Amino acid sequence: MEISNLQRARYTYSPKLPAILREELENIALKRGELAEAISDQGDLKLFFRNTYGKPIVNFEKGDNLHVGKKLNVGVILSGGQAPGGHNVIAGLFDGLKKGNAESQLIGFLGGPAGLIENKYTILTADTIDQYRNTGGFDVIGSGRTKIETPDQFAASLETAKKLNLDAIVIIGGDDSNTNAALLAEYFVENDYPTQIIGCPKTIDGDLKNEYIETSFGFDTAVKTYSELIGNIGRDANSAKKYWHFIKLMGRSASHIALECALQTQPNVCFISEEVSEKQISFAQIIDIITNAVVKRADKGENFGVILIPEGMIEFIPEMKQLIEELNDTMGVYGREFEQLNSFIERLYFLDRYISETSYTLLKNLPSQIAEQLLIDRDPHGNVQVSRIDTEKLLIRMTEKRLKELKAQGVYKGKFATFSHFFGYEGRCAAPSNFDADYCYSLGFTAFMLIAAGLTGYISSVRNLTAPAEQWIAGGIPLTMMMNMEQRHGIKKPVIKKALVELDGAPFKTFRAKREQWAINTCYLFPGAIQYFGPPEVCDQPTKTLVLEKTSHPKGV
Ligand code: FBP
Repeated sequence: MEISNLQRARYTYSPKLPAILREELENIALKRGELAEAISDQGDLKLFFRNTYGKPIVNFEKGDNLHVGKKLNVGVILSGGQAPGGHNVIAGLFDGLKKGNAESQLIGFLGGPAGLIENKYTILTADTIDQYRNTGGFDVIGSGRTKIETPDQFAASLETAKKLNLDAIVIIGGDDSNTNAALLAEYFVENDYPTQIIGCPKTIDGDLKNEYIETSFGFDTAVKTYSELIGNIGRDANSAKKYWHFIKLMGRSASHIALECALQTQPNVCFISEEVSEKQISFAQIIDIITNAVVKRADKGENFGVILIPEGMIEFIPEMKQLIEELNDTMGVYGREFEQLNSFIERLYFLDRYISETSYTLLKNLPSQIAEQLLIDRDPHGNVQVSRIDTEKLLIRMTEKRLKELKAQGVYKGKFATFSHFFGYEGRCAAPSNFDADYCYSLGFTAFMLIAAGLTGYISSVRNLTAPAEQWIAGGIPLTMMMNMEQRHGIKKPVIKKALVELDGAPFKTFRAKREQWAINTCYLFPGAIQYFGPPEVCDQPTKTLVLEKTSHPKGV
């Protein structure tokens, strides 16, 4: 296999581990701490997780450990969207297992949770692992978005565990996948089968975190990759002085990515979905925010700029939220009839009968491409696929329209030429930064230690992440601790609560204090490419979000 020079050099990178995990395994003891309570709905959750609720938070400390030498059979699953560092979680888990007992075996389930259900797997050998150390991507075993939900799927997972004689399964995933891990752990105990389940916190979106999970892995590398690109665009804009760039950023409903990129690059405008939702900011107000910056900058002769838009913002704009909800409800009832209609116009007339006048007027006035995305691009449940809507293009059209009016009124005299971008896939498989390479390897190694300690229903936790790696703390928390009850398709279900941007948190407040200045003036920062080799102040810095959160809440977010 041909590989790049950087990849070859990264193979030799030795991830930094917390000091405790560098000890001989026999000297790493499990310390049980306080009993963990869920964030809310404790009563309901106790009933759902009769066997796995209310376990203690655990840490690894110096002491005797008599359980680490056992031969183990462990399965591993990569679940959901790719995030830089997944291969290092697997490498850390593999190295821990082999250090414990050279005969232990790591089984990689292929294509996500479906691999477990369908018993499709590969045995991971040292040769394979060595080809993926410190690399991006999930391609070593692939990922998938299948959820283990139905009784048949749970039973099939148990069947696979029995066939392969699995001591444990590690599920590397986001909030949904770790919810699945918690349910699977409970199911195995309930069915009296000893396979342990351990989760690992993954997602570039950064929305799986709490006091003990300070960040999800992949966020660091993804935001640094996007910030490099945004910085480059800012510099180009400031050189050519003729384009406004509208950049949509991944992150689903959470705006952590957009916020961190704003802190790293200082664009003219950045929207935060959580603020749009909280303050019920309308389309008209959003366009006012943009045109205000465009007009004021044009007055200074600066007909260029950079605007960041979180992927999920569209569904938080009140009138759009209402339209999407009404469309989803209508499709739920009349989906079949709607599908029979061939043209866009026929579909529009059909909806006139079922959605409110306000929503219908909004739909009619949207640029046709966007309206079509709303009506045609639907998921298997008939719901609008919000992430596929070109919000960045929609905002460009609406801004152009408003600027025309302002020009007619003599308020605006500038030029408005634009480009739209969508950054998401560019960062999900980037080579992990040193931070993610170290963090992920530590998470994987810690997962092994949790397995060796006989725990189930836990998520690997490595914290104190703004300190040098040797001072990181390794341990685990019960998955149920991150859960609450939420309505899903009309039924109350236990789920891990998404951690959205907190408007009273230090990262947002820092951004809010500076954004007015950034809107009018050119304050761009150019973070440049991720550096893998060089001084720690260039190569090993965590995100601004993490630093600000840790400084304001030394105990965690
Ligand atoms: P996870 O939550 O599974 O980590 O995925 C994150 C993400 O990258 C989101 O930011 C994005 O909305 C989504 O995945 C896109 O995934 P897909 O390509 O499967 O639609």
